[in-house]
Amino acid sequence: MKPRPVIIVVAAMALLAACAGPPPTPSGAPPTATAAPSATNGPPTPSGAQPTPSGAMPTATDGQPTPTGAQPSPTDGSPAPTASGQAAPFVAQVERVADGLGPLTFITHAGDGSGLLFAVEQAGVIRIVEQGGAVRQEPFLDIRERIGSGGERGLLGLAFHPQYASNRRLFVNYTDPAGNTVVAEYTGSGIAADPATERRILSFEQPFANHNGGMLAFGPDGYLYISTGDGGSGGDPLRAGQDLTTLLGKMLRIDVDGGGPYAIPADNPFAGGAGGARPEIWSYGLRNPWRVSFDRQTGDMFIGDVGQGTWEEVDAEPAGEGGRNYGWNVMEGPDCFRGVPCDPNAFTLPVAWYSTQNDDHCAVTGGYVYRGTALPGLVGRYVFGDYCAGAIYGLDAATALSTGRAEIVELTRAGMSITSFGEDEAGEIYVVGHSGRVLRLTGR
Ligand SMILES: [Ca+2]
Ligand SMILES: [Ca+2]
Repeated sequence: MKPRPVIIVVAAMALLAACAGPPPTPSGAPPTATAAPSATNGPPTPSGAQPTPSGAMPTATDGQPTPTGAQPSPTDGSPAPTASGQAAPFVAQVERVADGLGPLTFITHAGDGSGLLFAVEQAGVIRIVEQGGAVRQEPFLDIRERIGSGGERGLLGLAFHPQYASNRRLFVNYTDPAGNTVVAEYTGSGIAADPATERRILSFEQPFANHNGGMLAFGPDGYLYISTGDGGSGGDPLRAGQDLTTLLGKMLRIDVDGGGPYAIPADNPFAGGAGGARPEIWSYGLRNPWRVSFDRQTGDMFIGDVGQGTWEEVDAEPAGEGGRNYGWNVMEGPDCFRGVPCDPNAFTLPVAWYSTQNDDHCAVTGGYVYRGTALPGLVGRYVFGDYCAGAIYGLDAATALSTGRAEIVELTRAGMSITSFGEDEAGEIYVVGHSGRVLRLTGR
């Protein structure tokens, strides 16, 4: 777990340079595959535990040239302007908080002043981690019998209602035994949630095993945001990302306080349903937005959207600006996908991206804009990572929002695969993985 502080200098590159040559070999899933349970198309990977799933790697070294000229660095995206005033080198390290849990997909807090962390095991158990790192023996919630787990399936998301302290409502996103997505509500207490309280909010079919999205997060507007993924296989064969009549490949936004089981916020961009558009859609053109968060200070949204075989990307959305098209599957990162000519101006491009062509990188794991106190130099940086490499990166959130680009800087390495980041109530950042370990980001 020794940190490797490396400052990545971002290489300038032709921004909208043409298109990738031959179809990039997708992460584990050939474009023509009809059902590819690719292990590397999004973080929740193999049932087992280990960081780098053998045999299913992201083809990092298969000789596929990078579209805009091969760069040696894993972070050759983002022709970033030098972040004004924010460019000071900064490194962090990780410390172990807890160990011995099952393969983890997420960690969060309840916002109820308890100071507890809630660690999500992919198999379907939520465990309470106390401030000192002790893991309570009794699970907070155990719904393993309702869940189909393995690969990119399982218990994938958890969000406590903003008024959880008074209403005790919490929401989960899981894959059912048939492989379909379920968003459900439970009623909790300080120490447990009863599986019998389940109330289904939303469910939809998943055509393939992978790309199930899975994030749940309440925005500053009090609405519940749900990331869905394009449904799976490789290359988005259903073209779900650009299809407004499907919930797949989207960011959804619903009101769980105003309807049964939910209402459509009046200012959702497709609230009227014109042309058959699903009114739940907030933004679209996403491939597998596995981890998504809101800056707790500004309300801006950051999305880590897992790429196909070439680029991993981070998207930044100013608070309240829905209706955006993030490009998939017309574009992958900054390039037209598979070399098919396209008009990049029609889409919202990522604020940062990095290649998976050169080393052990395979899939972006989105994180959080740091607003804690333990690392003053990190305040205002969006912290994210790469699932396979275990690398932890930062970029300046304000620069990303104001200029549309931000430089990626490596902060440290987790020493394990990174399935997710999470925040505690104070805004400190945690890292979890299939190793069943909980780490905390600290200074040096
Ligand atoms: Ca799927
Ligand atoms: Ca995109």
